[in-house]
Amino acid sequence: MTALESDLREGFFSDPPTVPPRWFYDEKGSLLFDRITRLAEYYPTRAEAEILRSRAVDIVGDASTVVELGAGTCEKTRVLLDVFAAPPGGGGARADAAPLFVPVDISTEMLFDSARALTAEYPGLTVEPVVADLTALDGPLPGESGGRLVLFLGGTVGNFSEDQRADFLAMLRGVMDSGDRLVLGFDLVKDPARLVAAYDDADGVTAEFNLNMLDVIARTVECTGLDRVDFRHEAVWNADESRIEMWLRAVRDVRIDFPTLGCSRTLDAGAGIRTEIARKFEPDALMDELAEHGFLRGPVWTDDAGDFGLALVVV
Ligand code: AVJ
Repeated sequence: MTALESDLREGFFSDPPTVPPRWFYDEKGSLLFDRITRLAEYYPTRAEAEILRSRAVDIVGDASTVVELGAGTCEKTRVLLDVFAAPPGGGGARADAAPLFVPVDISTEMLFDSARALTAEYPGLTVEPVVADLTALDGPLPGESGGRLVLFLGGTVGNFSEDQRADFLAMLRGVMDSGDRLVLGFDLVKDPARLVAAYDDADGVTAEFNLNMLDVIARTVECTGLDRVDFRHEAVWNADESRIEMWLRAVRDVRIDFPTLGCSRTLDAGAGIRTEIARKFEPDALMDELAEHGFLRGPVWTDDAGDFGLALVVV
């Protein structure tokens, strides 16, 4: 069974049907996400970049290894690498061991492309890409125990359910050692109208990003009756769960058959498929949750507008 088939089996035949957000990111989807990060309505990427820029020195500290989970193009990390890969003695407090950067991602091609580019751009930086599912890391992370800085940026921690997030933090704690630090980017609760706009932009880029998932599914698994013209994009604020939800809502009755799975799924007009949750946090509650998993409280920074947060915690 392929990865998509097992994801569908797990979520597509329950109520509501769900598909995990990782199926957004084929080549087209990755380009669309890139456009999303530059939309006027989508503040998280810019807000996080602002914090990284102003706090780079505090974040890097005396780390000897930087591990980035879900590194992608490593674009947002460069501002940290500028500090991290600077020659020692240039004012930094780092030991004089060669700085090691470990980008971790499931997308092999993008990972190796960006690793190659970084190696060329930062002489003196050792880049050791790791292809892995970030929810299933095993063994100790590369690098010197106690000298690691683990980055999980972009607010992706919000894409987990409450249970998945607890599992993720427990796993992460298990692969980190005493003295290792974690920097976590998270989106903050704010006016629902702004949140909805960030996930339902006027140009329809996010709508296209969401609908593209149907093309990915139709192309990747044998199926009939799955067609994007039968769906429309929807972003809703779920106040009870403190999260934005992205849905693909059927505009007419739909029946989708998956011969290799031996299953079919009917959706009445108005029924939806949930493709993403994006949890928004109150900093104190998130810090308490991190503490429960053995991460000691450190500074929490926000951008000037107070839209996005970055927490630094220590094992
Ligand atoms: C990259 C997963 C953090 O949830 O805000 C953007 C993805 N989805 N617009 C997010 C996304 C719709 C984004 N993350």
